[in-house]
Amino acid sequence: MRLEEAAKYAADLLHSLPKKSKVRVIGHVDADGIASASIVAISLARVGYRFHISIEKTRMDLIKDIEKEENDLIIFTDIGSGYLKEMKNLGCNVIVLDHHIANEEDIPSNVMYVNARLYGLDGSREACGASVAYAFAMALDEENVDLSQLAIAGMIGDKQEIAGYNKEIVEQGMGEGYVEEREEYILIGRSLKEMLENSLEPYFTDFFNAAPFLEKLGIEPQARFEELDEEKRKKLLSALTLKLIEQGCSDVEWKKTFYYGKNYGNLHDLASKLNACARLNEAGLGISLCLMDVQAMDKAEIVQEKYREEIRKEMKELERKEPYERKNFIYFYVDKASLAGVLAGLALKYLPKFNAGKPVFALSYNEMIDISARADEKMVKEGLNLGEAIKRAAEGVGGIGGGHPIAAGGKIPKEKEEEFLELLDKELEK
Ligand SMILES: [Mn+2]
Repeated sequence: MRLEEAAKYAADLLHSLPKKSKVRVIGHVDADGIASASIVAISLARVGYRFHISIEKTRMDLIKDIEKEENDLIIFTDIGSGYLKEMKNLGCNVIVLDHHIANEEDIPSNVMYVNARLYGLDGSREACGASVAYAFAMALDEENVDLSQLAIAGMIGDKQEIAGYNKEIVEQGMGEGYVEEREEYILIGRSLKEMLENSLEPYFTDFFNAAPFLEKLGIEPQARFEELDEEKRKKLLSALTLKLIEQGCSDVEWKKTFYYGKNYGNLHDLASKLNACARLNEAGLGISLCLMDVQAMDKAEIVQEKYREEIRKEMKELERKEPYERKNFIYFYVDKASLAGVLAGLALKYLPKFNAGKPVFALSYNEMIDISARADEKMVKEGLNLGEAIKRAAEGVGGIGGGHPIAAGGKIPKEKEEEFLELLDKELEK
């Protein structure tokens, strides 16, 4: 069966319910989760169903809390694969639209489980939660092709590729004029000084003030990249490439394919705003943004800037810190659990001290210890699977964990830290 056919069954299930039914939408708290929940919400509204959305973190008592509600149908998007067994207690029909790894034997009879991985797609690269939500929306009505814009924001948020089903979505969006592809330099926009000091992807170390670096190259710090002549552009890009190589990062592309949406503008920027909203407890604002609420745009811009500022501050601190090292991984501590994943990823990629050919883990002390980890593609190609390693090590000490081969997370009891780290080292040995 193809994903589109499976989505059709899910759409039929919805249509079999009366319009006054109570439909509950639960999305995951990240850009993909917000985009996918919004796709479902918009398509439900268009066929005349009322719904209630919430954006949830992966947590142990999620299903127990939803059990207390009265719903006729619950749709999980970009979340749910970890709760399949428990879903039989929900007492109503459930649709799960997801791309995370699950144990298929656990699917109860009240759950219609639509996971990209069951239909020959690589759920880490070729279809995200928003892609599966889009398949559902298209099964409801082909007019929903405009939602390809939100699906692409989800793909970008989850760092997926425009391949497999994702590619079909991009082509459908482009075919109907909702999506446009543009080759652009990543440095265009603000003054070069501001650009280099504020950039996170790539992140430049020691650029508290980037003016001397630019002046040495004979470039006016207030100039914009697009104002430079060809020779100066080349000079700047080779100097920056050299700088990044010194930082241990050799795969930066200065020119990138950007996707633009007819209704949402730069979809990379939309994904970044949704991500910031998710991380700063403003998921509702993220949903409003997807629903094209006019006031949401300005507010989301403020949230995005605040989030980026927090990351920059933490990165400056990490630049000075010495990471902890075990045989098979590097780790560090961070106060804010919401920043852990992104910091682990940026540190691995751009901070020489954190770049030892091993995955990087960020630990953050809250009620439990929150763990986030990032690897790179080379490690994954060599067989590393962070999602599985964290799942096993966390469950081994009474916690929970999971995710993707390249990015994963978990939670463990505070007193089990050392035991977890040792187990993790063994799991990563394989
Ligand atoms: Mn996702």
